[in-house]
Amino acid sequence: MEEYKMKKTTLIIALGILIAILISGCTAKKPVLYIFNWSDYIDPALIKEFEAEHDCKIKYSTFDSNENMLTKIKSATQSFDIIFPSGDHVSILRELDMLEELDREKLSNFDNLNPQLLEKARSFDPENKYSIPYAWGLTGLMYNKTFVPENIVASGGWNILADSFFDNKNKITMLDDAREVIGAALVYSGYSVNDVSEEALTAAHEVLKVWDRNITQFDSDSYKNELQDGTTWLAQAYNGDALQQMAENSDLDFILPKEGAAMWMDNIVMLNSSQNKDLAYEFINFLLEAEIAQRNSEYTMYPTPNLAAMRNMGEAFILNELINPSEEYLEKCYMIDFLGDEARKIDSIYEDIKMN
Ligand code: SPD
Repeated sequence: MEEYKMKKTTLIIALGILIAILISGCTAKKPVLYIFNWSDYIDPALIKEFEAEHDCKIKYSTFDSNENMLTKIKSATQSFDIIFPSGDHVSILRELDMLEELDREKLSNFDNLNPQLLEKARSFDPENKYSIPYAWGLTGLMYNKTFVPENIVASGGWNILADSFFDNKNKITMLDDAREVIGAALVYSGYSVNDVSEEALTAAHEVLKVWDRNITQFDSDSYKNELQDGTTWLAQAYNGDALQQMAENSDLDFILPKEGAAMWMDNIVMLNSSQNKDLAYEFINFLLEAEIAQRNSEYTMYPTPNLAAMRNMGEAFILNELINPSEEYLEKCYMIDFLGDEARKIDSIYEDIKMN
């Protein structure tokens, strides 16, 4: 009897070990794709679908500013296959020689992209060789109507940030993004977001000193929750992020300031250090499929440069002026360009404002 029990126990242990080996063997074999994207910038269902279709694992991490993304990917310990930088940062990454030149032959869905937006992308990637446009958007002001009365936002301009209504309330935030913060002050002062002349930057600096009276923090993510619970009443915000929150809470609203706004395009790039380039190409092609791009755009509330997808988009999306502003409004918007060393002038004003 004792001998039988021992044999049974040994058999159970052996079976357990065998199952563990089989399980770890299966998961170890799955290829892994490391992706680094802005927060709230992809429909999570698409990640699951791609994993199932390609029998792989996606390790997905997020960032909330180009600067944080850059710091992380430069650290030797962190390695990613695909990242989503804004246009000016595509140029920066290219100068750092970190980008893989993309093989068009492997991008079967490339032709779905809007030629006009590819043309715009040439300002930061002259031959569309290293980056694929992913989404574009505009930056404006988001607020909670419960706390901010209609007459305070009625002017519809950037200078709402200076309204004495907010004095001593500690309820305003701006993005943690030098180009966006200085860009807003430049546009309000009548300049382009790319104007680094002394005259333009001095004007923007003076405006920012006034706005800064009531700014509690420069942060690109927490405002989304803080506007819901009243910790923040007014925040500089990306349009799609604002629209995602507004869909959940009717107290929230967003304006594109009457003077104009910063415009940006975020892009898909592959790092040349990628360990899994074939799978990375599969993922890019997947995102470029018309149906996938459409679903993603409807989820994130940002317009997609995928023309085939935009053609199928519903009226509610196409006619929403906060997503697709009129040509007249777009004429007052400026794409954030790569400025090379000149960007330091903007960074130093931003640091000054944050420190004082
Ligand atoms: N949650 C997605 C936010 C996308 C922001 N795009 C970049 C803007 C760069 N100024």
